[in-house]
Amino acid sequence: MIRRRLGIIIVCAWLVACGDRVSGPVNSLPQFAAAPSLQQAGGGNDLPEPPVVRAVGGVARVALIVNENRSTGQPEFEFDRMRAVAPTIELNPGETLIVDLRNDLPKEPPPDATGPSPDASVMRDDVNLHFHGLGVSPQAPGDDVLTTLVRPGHRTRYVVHIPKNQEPGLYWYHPHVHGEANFQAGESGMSGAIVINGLEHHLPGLAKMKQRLIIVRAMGESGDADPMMDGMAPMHGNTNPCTSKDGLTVTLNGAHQPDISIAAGEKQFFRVVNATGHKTLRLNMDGGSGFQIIAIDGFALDTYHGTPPTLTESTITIPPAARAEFVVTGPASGHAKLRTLCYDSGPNGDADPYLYLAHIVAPKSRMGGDFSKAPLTVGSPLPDNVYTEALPAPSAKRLVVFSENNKPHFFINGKSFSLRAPPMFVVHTGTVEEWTVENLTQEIHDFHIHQIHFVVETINGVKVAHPHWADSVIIPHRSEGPKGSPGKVVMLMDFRDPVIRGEFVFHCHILDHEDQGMMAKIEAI
Ligand SMILES: [Cu+2]
Repeated sequence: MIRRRLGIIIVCAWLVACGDRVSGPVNSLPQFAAAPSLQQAGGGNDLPEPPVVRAVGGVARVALIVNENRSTGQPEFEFDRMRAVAPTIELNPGETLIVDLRNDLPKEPPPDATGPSPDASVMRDDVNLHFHGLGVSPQAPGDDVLTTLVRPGHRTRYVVHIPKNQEPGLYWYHPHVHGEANFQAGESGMSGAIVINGLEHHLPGLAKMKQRLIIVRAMGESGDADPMMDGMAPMHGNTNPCTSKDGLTVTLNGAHQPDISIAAGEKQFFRVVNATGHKTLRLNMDGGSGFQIIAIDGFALDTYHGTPPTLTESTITIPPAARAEFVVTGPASGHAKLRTLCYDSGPNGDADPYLYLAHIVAPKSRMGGDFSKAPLTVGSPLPDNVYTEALPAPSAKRLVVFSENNKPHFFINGKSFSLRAPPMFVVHTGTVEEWTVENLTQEIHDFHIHQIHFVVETINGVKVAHPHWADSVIIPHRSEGPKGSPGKVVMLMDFRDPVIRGEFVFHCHILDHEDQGMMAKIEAI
């Protein structure tokens, strides 16, 4: 169930631990004039395209400001004097990403001394960044979400080295402050795309197609019609998941139900990020010929040995935080609806109703495009790295159990996340492990681990037909009835990359679950 965001109470260790990671105040920075609002450009309601930042001399530099939205009061990214805009960052493997993150949110009053502890609060408007899906170091000043935190009036610099053998594909960035993730990354829409170039070398046919980078967000504030909040309601909140509403507005690159122009028979390459806080997107296109899937979570399907480079499906299920890259062919009629079908998230799950996302329309004038009927064929091999090599036998087996109560609190192996806690697991870099993730609850959860990818072997005991690398996967809910059994996913966790050393996290990417404890530390040594 969706629950209102936590207040400002979080463990004190956060502030203490992050103190030396926070850079100086921003007084020395130039004060920009008021920035224009919204990223919509051009006429009508065409799908907007986020601005793109590319590397110069091997380094991509991005200056991001976090500001307060003037109408909603929610936080938003500001980029290049544009409000509510987050650039797409395009990098080649081996290049470096430098992000200067400045927090211009108003300062909150100091923690209430009458609260649980005078130092037991994190400012509600602290921010940071996670570089989701990249196989990069979890240590500061890189992809660190445990100690790096930027308070209002401060800034910090992230330096992220993209490995030379990073798989080409779609990744993304978003804030990752424990307790604030759903509010900032989910409901406030603070997210942007990262593209690692090179997929078109592997499948050269993609180079001829128009690309559509699409970030799906669900913005606003969840309604308060949540019986769980008083802790008295039974664990049954999703009586009609296909029609229930949550008060959020779904946008594509900031536009509500935009037009996407594709001529009849034209192929386009869609690259979709599910940046919503909790929605599972079951993408479907009525009047279309299905989707030719190329990559999931940034990795081409055939990165995993034995899986074909493309799979054609009528629907694609994209869990929160996941990405799907696929080819769409323009419908013969010239019109279709891109939509999501209802997704049943369980008796106690969040509503995931049918949604109309975008209107596929014929272009007003023919402007090129790829109309070839030839199938996509493999050109250059994928980058040689651990993910393309055969998997060794797992060196350890672990059990991860997701549970919740009606306080509401969320747990992994009976524990709610604490920054002060030691890592739940210590793994050895260079090894592969087999993890079983069990779900005792009557709603789905969305397992995600930072820094690495995994391969799902079985779901509820059923072997996956076409295994592939992923960084997010739905864990089915407990089956109903008094003798119901837990949802169960078995996966191979790949810790072989020598870059991955240090502490990082795994968690449920239904973000209010993460905020309320469904997260744990892991250390790779
Ligand atoms: Cu969850």
